Amino acid sequence: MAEALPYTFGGIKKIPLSRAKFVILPVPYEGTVSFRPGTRFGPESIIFSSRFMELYDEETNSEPCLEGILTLGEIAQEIDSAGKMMRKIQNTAKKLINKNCFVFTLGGEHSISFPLVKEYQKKYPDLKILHFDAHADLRIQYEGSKFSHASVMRRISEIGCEIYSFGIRSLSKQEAEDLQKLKNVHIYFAHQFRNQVMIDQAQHLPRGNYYISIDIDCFDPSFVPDTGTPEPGGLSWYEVTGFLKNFIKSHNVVGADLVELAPSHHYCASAFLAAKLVYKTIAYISSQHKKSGASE
Ligand SMILES: [Mn+2]
Repeated sequence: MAEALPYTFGGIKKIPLSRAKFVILPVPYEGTVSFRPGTRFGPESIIFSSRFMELYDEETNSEPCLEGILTLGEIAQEIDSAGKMMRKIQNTAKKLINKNCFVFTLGGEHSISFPLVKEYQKKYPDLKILHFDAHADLRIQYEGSKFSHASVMRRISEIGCEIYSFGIRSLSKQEAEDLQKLKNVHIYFAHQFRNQVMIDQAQHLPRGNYYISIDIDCFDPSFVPDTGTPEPGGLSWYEVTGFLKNFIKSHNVVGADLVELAPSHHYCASAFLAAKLVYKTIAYISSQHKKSGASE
């Protein structure tokens, strides 16, 4: 009988943390979701689907699984306090970032990006954010919580990061008004930036160290129906991966997350897309590392 595939991202064999370049950090946190719940099952369903992916990447002609990918245990949910959960995530991130790991976090709801960005900013004071989402997430607070998924980019803007948001097609009038004052938030609306226009924009973003935050609802619901708040008019697989490929060629990416997948039990295309997007991003980054290493 064939050996059972480990229950890890990609079914990749465990390695010691000291050898890990990329760590997959599952954070099944769901504290403030507003519409359809289920993001707490996101990490588990991404990891389950990822075990059925091909580990060879035809586009980069590489096997990112050989670069040192370690799946960590999940950060358990603190149900009584969002603030406590945020601190727990930040403490875990601190240990991993200090070990020079690229932390790829699987959500869970979008609020988890804030503590991760906060910790990355300590190491990279010029840290900028590349943000894919249907929503601007700029509310001062939402349903009484400043740690709401709908406020995450507002919190990140307050700590001074430049934010570049793509795929946006849903925000409140108040957010649109506030946007005029938020000089460090740059929104590229979905209706303005489609296809090649969006992909080409990747090269024009300022250089520097970037954290990538991908809300899975940036995709059109025809690609990803399994998310809490699906919005029509979204991005396609080749728009997002084309953008990322172009972007990673010319920018230094130091950390990432993928959030807001709310998997359904009868349909696996969304989770499979999410798994493949994580792996694809790692493939682009590790082949870029190899290229820049070779040219130095
Ligand atoms: Mn969203």
